[in-house]
Amino acid sequence: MLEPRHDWTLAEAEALFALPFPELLHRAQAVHRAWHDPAAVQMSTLLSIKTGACPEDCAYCPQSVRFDTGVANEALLPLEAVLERARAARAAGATRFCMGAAWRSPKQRDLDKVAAMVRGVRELGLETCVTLGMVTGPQAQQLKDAGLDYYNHNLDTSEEFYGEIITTRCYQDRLDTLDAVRAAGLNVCCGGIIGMGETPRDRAQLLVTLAGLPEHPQSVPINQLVRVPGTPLAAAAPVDPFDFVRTIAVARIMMPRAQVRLSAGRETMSDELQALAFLAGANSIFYGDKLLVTGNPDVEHDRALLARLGMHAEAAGAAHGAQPPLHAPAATAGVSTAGTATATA
Ligand code: SAM
Ligand code: DTB
Ligand code: SF4
Repeated sequence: MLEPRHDWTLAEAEALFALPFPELLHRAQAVHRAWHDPAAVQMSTLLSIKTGACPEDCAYCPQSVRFDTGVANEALLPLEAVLERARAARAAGATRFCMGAAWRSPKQRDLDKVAAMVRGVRELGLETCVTLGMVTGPQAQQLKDAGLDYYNHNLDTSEEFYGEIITTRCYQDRLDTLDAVRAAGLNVCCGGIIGMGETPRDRAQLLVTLAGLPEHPQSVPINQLVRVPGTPLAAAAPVDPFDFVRTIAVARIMMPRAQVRLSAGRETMSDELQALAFLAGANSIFYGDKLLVTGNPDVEHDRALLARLGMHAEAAGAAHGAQPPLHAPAATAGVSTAGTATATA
């Protein structure tokens, strides 16, 4: 089995994007099947534990204090309210509970409260994930000690385009937090957003940066921009759905072990497009009627979709990205799994 590569070049990534769609999907499927059960989908439920009034200026975000989006600000939720939502998520079939806070970075007294939430959610038998903004090494360690499984912190786009989207922090800040999270032994959840006006090159560069991290993120959320009225990106041009699927396929090929999540944006996607994303190697979704503040398909619809496709929710704990490959790549003769991008072959 070829080990995942960390030395993907921009030219290789762009060559993958440039492949004929059927060829790209074939390669992505070969990689997917070598490392994962292609019928299994990891189900994460999101909860906004602290909503709105964020000091950052991320142009896509409905929770920035700078944009008038109509989102009601809410202080950090009490522990019991969080646990109630976690129990409901578990009862609905989620295996991971992700708690998001609209912070630039957490204050110590808030972090103590989040650590208690992590402990409580973990005791329910759910995997835990939090996304709290920038954290230091000791803060990441405190979360690890509380039993946290995943920390989400997205690079969002290429370093080159980042400054067009966010001015209140820089790309290196994001990379530093990812280092702190990794050093604490937490699983990293890190991906990006498609549809912010980035070029195809920016998309390729984002994936090169993700795949070039010292370890591939265990979870890679690929979000389609949710265009929220009041944000600077409210009128961004829609993404060609096939380009969105291509991004998932290239992420799958470049980071074979990762859970690639078909994340925000599903509410406006057809069932057929979502099925195509699964065929391209997505194997995780946000499950639950809401993301953080915007909508998501309802759980009945998602259950029905998986049933119609003969797919199933992955069992808890099965998706830590470290499981041995399921099948030998030899079963897919002629298809490079973790090897070089032979786009012209
Ligand atoms: N404040 C923390 C931070 O930014 O790291 C955590 C919460 S923030 C809402 C988490 C991620 O949600 C962002 O990094 C971004 O990738 C994603 N996100 C926010 N608004 C979005 C939107 N309108 N469409 C798609 N993804 C979005
Ligand atoms: C991620 O990559 N996507 C999620 C999660 N990580 C925290 C957030 C999506 C937010 C979509 C807009 C909203 O509801 O705020
Ligand atoms: Fe704040 Fe996170 Fe939204 Fe940026 S993405 S404005 S940091 S909540």
